[in-house]
Amino acid sequence: MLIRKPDDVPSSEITPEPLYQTRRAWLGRVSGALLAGLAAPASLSACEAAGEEEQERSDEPTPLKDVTGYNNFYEYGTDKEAPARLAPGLLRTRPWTVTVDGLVRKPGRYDFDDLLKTSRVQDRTYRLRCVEAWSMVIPWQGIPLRDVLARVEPAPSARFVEFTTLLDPEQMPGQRRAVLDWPYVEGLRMDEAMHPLTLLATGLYGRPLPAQNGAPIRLVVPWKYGFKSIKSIVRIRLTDRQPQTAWNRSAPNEYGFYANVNPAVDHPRWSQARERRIGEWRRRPTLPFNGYAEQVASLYAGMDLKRFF
Ligand SMILES: Nc1nc2c(c(=O)[nH]1)N[C@H]1C(S)=C(S)[C@@H](COP(=O)(O)O)O[C@H]1N2
Ligand SMILES: [Mo]
Repeated sequence: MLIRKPDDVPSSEITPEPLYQTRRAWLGRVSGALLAGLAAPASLSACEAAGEEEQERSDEPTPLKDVTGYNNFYEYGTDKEAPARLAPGLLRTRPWTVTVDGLVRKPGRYDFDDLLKTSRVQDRTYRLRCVEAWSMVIPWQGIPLRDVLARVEPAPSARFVEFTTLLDPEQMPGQRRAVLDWPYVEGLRMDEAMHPLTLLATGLYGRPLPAQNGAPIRLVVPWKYGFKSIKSIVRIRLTDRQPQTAWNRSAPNEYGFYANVNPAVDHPRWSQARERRIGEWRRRPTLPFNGYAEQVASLYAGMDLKRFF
């Protein structure tokens, strides 16, 4: 993200537009040939075209190997393969304690397994859209954040929720480098945190959350850029001030506090209008609020989302 200059973007992340053009040209030739009366089922070109359309709209879950093999988790390095290579051997996910405190009536330190009992674990397949213009579809399991917050009884003065990742360079060697101001911190406004879509994920694809995906517990906020979905959370703190988030602190002009997926607001160094779904060639249009506008747009009624990006 921040530290990558445009010329650092690996070619695998750039849409192979020429390939797509080639494919179209090839399809064009095939239909041309069909029109010319060559022996092939007349439906072929229609099928192919429909196939492309279908692929563009479908939200098939991203294969497990990509979900667990292509990750951003800067605590293990800035390349996408490092988390899968390093995190499983280094991150100790038991015992794991999550502190929930700040402006609450009943602050507490919860053992992860007790915290899980706060609510029924649910299945939620969500799109995840990285600020770097790639996306995935991930079948998560987890508990709504609102259930955890309800348990600690937020004070009326609580307006924001701050989340903090584990700080331990032994388990997270990337923290030895000043890539970000560690520990990783993220935040939500209270109404965003209480929204029923907002999930504390504890598993994916029906298995315990892999270390590289933020074990044992990470946030998932599907209408926001992926960096809001903080991993390996040890603290949830309610506050009356907007939290200083790690990305907001490191580059405030590039990463705002809200970070709502918005094709109309470009990152200063690249367009956010389209995205590459991992596993696909073509880029697809990015949807406002990552496709969750119906559920969440009302949270931002009257806000200038170009200013509060
Ligand atoms: N602690 C922590 N959480 C993090 C990150 C990180 O570097 N550290 N990266 C974020 C970014 S940029 C993205 S896109 C998502 C990626 O989540 P995934 O690996 O589960 O796909 O995690 C987010 N959560
Ligand atoms: Mo991201």
